Amino acid sequence: MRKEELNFTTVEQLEADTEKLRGMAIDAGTETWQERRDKQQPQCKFGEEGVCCRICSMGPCRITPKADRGICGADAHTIAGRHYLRMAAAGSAAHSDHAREIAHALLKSGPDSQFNIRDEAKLLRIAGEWGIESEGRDIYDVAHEVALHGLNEFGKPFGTLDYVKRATDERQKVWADQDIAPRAIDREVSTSLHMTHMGNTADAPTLVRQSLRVGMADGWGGSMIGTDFSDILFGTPTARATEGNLGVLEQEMVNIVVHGHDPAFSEMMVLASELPEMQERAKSVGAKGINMTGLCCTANEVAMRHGVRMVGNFLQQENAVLTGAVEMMCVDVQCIFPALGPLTDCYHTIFVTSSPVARIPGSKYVQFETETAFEQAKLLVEEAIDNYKNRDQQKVFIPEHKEEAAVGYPCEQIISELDDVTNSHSVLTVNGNTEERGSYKPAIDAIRAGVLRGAVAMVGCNNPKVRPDYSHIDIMKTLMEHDILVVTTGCAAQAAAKAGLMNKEAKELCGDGLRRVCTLVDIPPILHMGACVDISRMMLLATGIAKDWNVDITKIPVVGCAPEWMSEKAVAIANYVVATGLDVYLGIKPQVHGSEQMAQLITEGTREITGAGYTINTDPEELVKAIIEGIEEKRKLLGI
Ligand code: BF8
Ligand code: SF4
Repeated sequence: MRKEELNFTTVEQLEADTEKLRGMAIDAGTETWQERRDKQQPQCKFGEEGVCCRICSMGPCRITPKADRGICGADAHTIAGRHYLRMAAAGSAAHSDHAREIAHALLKSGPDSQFNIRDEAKLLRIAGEWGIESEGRDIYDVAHEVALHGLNEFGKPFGTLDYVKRATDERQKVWADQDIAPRAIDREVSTSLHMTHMGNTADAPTLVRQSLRVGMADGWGGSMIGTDFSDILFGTPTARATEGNLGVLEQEMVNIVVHGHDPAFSEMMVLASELPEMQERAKSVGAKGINMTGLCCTANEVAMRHGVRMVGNFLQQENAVLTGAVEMMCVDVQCIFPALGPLTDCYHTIFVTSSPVARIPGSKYVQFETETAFEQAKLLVEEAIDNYKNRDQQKVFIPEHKEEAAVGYPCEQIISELDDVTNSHSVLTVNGNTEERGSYKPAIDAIRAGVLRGAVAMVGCNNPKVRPDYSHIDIMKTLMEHDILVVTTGCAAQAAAKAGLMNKEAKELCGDGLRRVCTLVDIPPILHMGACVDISRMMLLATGIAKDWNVDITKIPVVGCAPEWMSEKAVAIANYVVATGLDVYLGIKPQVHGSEQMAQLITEGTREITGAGYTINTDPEELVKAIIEGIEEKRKLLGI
């Protein structure tokens, strides 16, 4: 297809659909995030700049021209630094607690359990990595020992995390020399809370250093365990076709949305919905079948493993309900608007919460248990089907826009795609360098030859502080034009899917080099690597490239970008990406700018510790320009 013939959904079309749904919300006597955002204006400047402290009950204290210290004497740098570290710690806790749940599911796996081993090879590989004997043993015995070993990483009293050994030798040395190698996951979170307790660390550089460390407890700990154990239990994702955006909801089917992050629950929902008896039941109530869909990171998880279609990302969660066509929305943990409670009261949608970690007023609470997960899921699917008759057709509006997306590119899939072209990949290089199977060498050759200029990991959320999805889509398109490959996760991935950028035809929007690579390897220009916990996959991808290239990871032309981030998890992620040696480009300001010292530390100060830092710019055009310049600078330093 030619470029002119591509007719992908535009941001303006996405916005028009959102506007129409918002109007329907107002007509129904309710509200959406747009109204609540407007009512919050102007947002508190002290909070925005990170100089409001309520860590003890002598406060709240805030830094103003007449008060340069809180009652205890904490200054702007201390207050902003403590707040920043607390965000990183909370983010690390969230990802890691999710991983802990998956580890418990692995511990309970068995041939007769609700949870089975789907990727035995990965289990055995990790067992080997951790020195766990597998020869001649029952696979579930091995799985349980691996699960226990993983759980021990959360609280082991001595040493650093085992996954640190996966990093390059150079990184391991930096982390050891700088004393930022992560110890037990819970310890780093706990120590961070201790350090920021009233009367403890007041030194901003020390707070930033601990932010890196607690971030790594996530990226090289909790998130990595979450990803690996999910792959073992539910299968390592492989490339598959799906679709994205609200248009995946079906007028004549029972629509169920799974939303959140923990795949243990959503997997069971997907499997239950596929049972023939459920499909029959759906037909018996006059529907054509069951349409299982996903939102936020849960969507990424089930799309990559089952091809389940993706309704949308973070700021679209209310929109899904507003279509009036969702019989049930089932959530687990993280990024769930409490607004869904009152909103679903106005619609027939049954809002189900399932985790003691995320109980929300206005929801039906079904505590998900590993022993009974599948039975619980079946009951919920039945309830959703029976709710179809309650749909008020007057209230239904399903926007038509949706786009095809090729998803499911974890490191294993990327290597296998590269292997497929190993014998014919002269198009990837200018000089036909030799390449090796099972490595990133073909991609490295393409980068060295300049066919690809580099790669960007696009990650993160939506945030009403910028035009939702616009920054993601605009930046990705510009990178594509400049022959920069994009790997993506989380809500950034969904933005790409909604705009058609994961359609293989989107290669027509690329520069010549990237287009040739996409054609030869048969991949879309934006590679979907999963949910936000899967940014750990990106760390392994960058590590693999650095190892296969034999250069320091700080030198490879690969960077991270979170143009619309909002969550504390994003702060943890940004810290471990920087600790890993990759520059991070942010489109939203961290709330520290009331302290010049903190602003300097996160952009420049970390470069002296890890060789990487943030570049912050709220203008997406300027941000992408900085990314391209950063990548070209790295190329120049490498002499390529
Ligand atoms: O973990 S990108 S809004 S859904 S925090 Fe949340 Fe942000 Fe989306 Fe997934 Ni990640
Ligand atoms: Fe105020 Fe210090 Fe207490 Fe913070 S810790 S609220 S600055 S007295």
